[in-house]
Amino acid sequence: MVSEPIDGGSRVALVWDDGHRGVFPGLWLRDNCACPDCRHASGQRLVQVHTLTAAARVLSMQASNGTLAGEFDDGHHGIWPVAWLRERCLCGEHAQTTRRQRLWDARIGESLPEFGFDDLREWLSAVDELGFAVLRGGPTTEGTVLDVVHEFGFVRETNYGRLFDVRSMVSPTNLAYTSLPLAAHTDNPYRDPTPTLQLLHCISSSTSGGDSTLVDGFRVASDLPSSDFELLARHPIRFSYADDTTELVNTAPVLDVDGGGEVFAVRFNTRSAEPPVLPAEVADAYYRAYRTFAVLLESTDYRITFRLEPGDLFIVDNLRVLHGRTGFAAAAGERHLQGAYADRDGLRSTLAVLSR
Ligand code: NM2
Ligand code: OGA
Ligand code: ZN
Ligand code: ZN
Repeated sequence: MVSEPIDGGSRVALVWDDGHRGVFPGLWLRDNCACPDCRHASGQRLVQVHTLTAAARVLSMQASNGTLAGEFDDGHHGIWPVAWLRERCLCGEHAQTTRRQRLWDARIGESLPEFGFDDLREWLSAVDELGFAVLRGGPTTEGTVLDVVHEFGFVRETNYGRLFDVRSMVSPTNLAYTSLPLAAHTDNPYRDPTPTLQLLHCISSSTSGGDSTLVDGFRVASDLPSSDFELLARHPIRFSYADDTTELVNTAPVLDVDGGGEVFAVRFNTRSAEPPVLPAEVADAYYRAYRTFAVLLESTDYRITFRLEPGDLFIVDNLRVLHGRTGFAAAAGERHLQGAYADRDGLRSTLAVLSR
């Protein structure tokens, strides 16, 4: 490697042996020094950025035996593994994002990502990539859904409890607790933060109907006309839920988009979306875009339908994959699901540890 301080030492040009080139600010190198004074053995940073001078000039720099070493004008001697720098090269080719997404449409129904309950690493990986997984042939014991969460992370307790029973009830507080069909939706958009994972486990199902539906919200969003995408991303709406003991409200766009224009969260739930309060000049166009998104979410080009048998479970990324169900005949037979919320960070952590 060739290393050369440039611009009076405020930046350093690095050229790797294969010709790859990157330019690193002196302040970047000083703050990301790997010496034992700057990095604790745990891997956490010791150096405090507020103690560094803005100039952070590099006086000299040289690489040998896979390590770059340099001296700064504050007297500090810094070291950096060359391979470590390469992985973080500031050439513009290395993305900050850690997303591992594979978008899908209805054709995924031809070979569902189905797993046994014991295939932990495999189904965690499917949830990470596809935003869902179906687990087949598990126990029909109540509370199983909590055991499944504990395989990878922590239950997200809410006003619905640590787990909630989904069955048709008299005087339901939520349409989920009826036998009505539920169009594709994400759960709890009225919550801040919105739970990022939902699990539903089938305890019993002897009714006709009550089939499960799933659709990749990121896929559908990416196929929206760009003017519709912009409207749904730009104008937040309110979502709310209220019963005798709870009153929740959250304001968020249907499509949450990052600085690069990529959607990272979908919130869509017709039961809990409040009438959108929009500037008059966009209200009509917004509502048309909202409707278009809803139509695509229900389209059999995108949506899959399958049946949960007793002992089966599905897990969805609740900010990406929308779920729903067909209506069922409540009078004939029984249908009982148990659900729980959890979060993606725990899932990804467990997946990373299992993949070491
Ligand atoms: N339940 C099943 O987010 C929602 O309101 C969907 C959630 C009641 C916990 C239903
Ligand atoms: C829910 C839900 C689907 C079902 O409880 O959030 O969407 O199959 N249920 O009952
Ligand atoms: Zn150091
Ligand atoms: Zn739901």
